[in-house]
Amino acid sequence: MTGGLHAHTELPHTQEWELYHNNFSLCSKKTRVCLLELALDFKAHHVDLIETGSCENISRHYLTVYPGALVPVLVHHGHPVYVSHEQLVSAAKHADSAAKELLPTEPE
Ligand SMILES: N[C@@H](CCC(=O)N[C@@H](CS)C(=O)NCC(=O)O)C(=O)O
Repeated sequence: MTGGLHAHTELPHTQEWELYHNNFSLCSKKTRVCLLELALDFKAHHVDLIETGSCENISRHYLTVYPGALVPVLVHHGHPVYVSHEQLVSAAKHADSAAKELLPTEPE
């Protein structure tokens, strides 16, 4: 699966922003911190990985969220954004102008 917004994929959702994440995953933490810094409210869905033995990330349900079976997945209005770095960029684009200062203007 390619990173970034998958605008043609529709997932069930009840909030503008929803995040499928795991407490021990550093990539998930990166996106959680970003959403909090940008003051974007989100609904969290915890996904167990191997640490509990349940491996929810390879469940039939989760594979509909992300066939790549990884966390985090950020969902905006039902459309998934894959890969944490792409999620930061996507979230920053929707934040208010003060929060946008978190996003560098120069790539380097
Ligand atoms: N490049 C991806 C990496 C995602 C990734 O590797 N996630 C790990 C947790 S940090 C995962 O879901 N692992 C599940 C597994 O290996 O079973 C990103 O930044 O989102």
